[in-house]
Amino acid sequence: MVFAKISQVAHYVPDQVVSNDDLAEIMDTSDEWISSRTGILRRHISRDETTSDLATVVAQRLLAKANLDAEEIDFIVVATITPDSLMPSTAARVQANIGASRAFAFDLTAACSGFVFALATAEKYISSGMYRRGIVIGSETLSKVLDWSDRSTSVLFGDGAGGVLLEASDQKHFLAESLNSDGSRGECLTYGKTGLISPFSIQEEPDVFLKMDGRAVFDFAIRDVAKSIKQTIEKSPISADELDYLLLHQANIRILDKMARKIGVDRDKLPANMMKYGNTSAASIPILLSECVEEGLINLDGSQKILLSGFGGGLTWGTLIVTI
Ligand code: 4VN
Repeated sequence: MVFAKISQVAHYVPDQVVSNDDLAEIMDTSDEWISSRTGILRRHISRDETTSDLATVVAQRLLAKANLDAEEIDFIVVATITPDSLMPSTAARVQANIGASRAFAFDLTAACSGFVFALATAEKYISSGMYRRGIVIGSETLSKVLDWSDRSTSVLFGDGAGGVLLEASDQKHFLAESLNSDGSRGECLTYGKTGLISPFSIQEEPDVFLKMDGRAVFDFAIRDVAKSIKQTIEKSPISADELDYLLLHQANIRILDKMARKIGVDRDKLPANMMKYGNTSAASIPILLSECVEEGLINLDGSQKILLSGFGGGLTWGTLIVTI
């Protein structure tokens, strides 16, 4: 039997930091409003780097940490809703940039659950025995699709990328998985509607901007996602007490407070970094994972149990429990 194992983690964010006060200079908002309702204090916003540029740095860092050549990579999956282009995919651009000539590469679209869905997909490639080594990245430049005249959404998001190297192992590391979608509630979080513009169609305008019914998404997270996380722990071989950390999508600090209580775990087991980065959609979980390793909370020695949970647009939600 062959299993998949997360062997390295890395992240990268653009240099430019935009504080809540910076936002208050260009729109009717305040540091007090943003920080008290979301926990967000600042975010990194790209000046000139694209989603594939951020993802390329992450891929290069993963290779350097693992002391691998790019040709040793079998596949690259980039979870993103803000690709440089739909064709070529962001992953194909990363493949070219790092020279991973043997790899197949594609993007996966599942919004804020993207990284968890991509990691679950990649785990199957490796545990099938077909492939031995892959890179899974969440990378986003949400700043390019925000409606900067809408203060209710534009203050919530930021740019960044994080990822993992996934390799074959003779021991089981992926302990439980739950992936879910409810397309019937998809309209509460939308963006990138293509429209109907052919001379042979009814005319429907494209809509590039991100729109969110905050209340509906917030309630979804508290109710459906918390319940699903609880069920995933219950069906896993371990108890909630045995989890070292729960790395949840970094959308809002109040969600984490409520989730910890609902799941029945110590609030200290839910690290947060949306203070520094805002909501980076598919990138939020791998950035958080990489920072936890940098800070020594997670040490990649195979002794810890962590839960990863993404939730958002689609609607989608997904949870993985892994030994790391
Ligand atoms: C998951 C969640 C959110 C989200 C939803 C609502 C929200 C984030 C609404 C109320 C507002 C403060 C901000 Cl829970 C977004 C995603 C998408 O990644 C996923 N913030 N808020 C207020 O007035 O208090």
